[in-house]
Amino acid sequence: MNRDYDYMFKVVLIGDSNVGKSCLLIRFADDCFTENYITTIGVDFRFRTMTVNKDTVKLQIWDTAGQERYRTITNAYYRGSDGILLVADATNRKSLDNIPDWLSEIEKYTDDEVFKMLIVNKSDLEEKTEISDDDLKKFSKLHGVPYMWTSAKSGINVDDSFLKMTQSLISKRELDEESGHKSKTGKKGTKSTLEGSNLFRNAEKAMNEKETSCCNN
Ligand SMILES: Nc1nc2c(ncn2[C@@H]2O[C@H](COP(=O)(O)OP(=O)(O)OP(=O)(O)O)[C@@H](O)[C@H]2O)c(=O)[nH]1
Ligand SMILES: [Mg+2]
Repeated sequence: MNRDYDYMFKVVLIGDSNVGKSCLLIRFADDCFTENYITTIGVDFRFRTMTVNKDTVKLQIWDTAGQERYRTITNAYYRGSDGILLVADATNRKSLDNIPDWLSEIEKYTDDEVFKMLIVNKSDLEEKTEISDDDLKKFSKLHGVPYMWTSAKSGINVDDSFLKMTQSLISKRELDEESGHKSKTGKKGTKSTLEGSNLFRNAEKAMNEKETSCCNN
């Protein structure tokens, strides 16, 4: 069957309410930002297609509500995910302290192999930050989860975070194929290695070349 992509991955954004999950998604999908805070009710999703090392990668990104009352709806969406971005707010220490609870939720509802990355958002609000890079290094080591600082407002590191995750997902899928696991997408059996830097540069170039649009609010 002909597909318009080489890889497709399901990615889920989770974390406390108000940390900026929806803003990250909108920044990544539409390259825009709004200060108007509209809490997510249940879930929302977007697609974005990008080129990574000549492969077309389609990401289906689910944005979940952080509010506790929606937990029974949102955790159903973790199932079958390839990658999960755990989002904390740099200006709210509690949102980082709650990440272990989110990790437990992931353990309950996904298989062991889901890729996880911690995103510490609102890095533009430096004067208000309650989280240091040392805190994150310790956290990352303790929980075995890589981290990135981002700002959905300025856009810094947003594309890079999704790219890094996508590279890891491609790498993992290729390893699975080599070891005989069946690919979820029926991806052609290429065997490129993920010796990152070249791939990352190509991916960055592709991102820079993409058309951008902005919501005017
Ligand atoms: N300064 C700054 N503000 C941000 C950033 N990202 C989000 N915000 C603001 O933080 C608030 C919450 O953002 P949302 O994206 O709606 O938060 P959420 O995590 O989706 O929240 P729930 O849907 O309730 O789970 C909004 O007022 C945003 O404008 C950022 O990078 N920098
Ligand atoms: Mg939201």
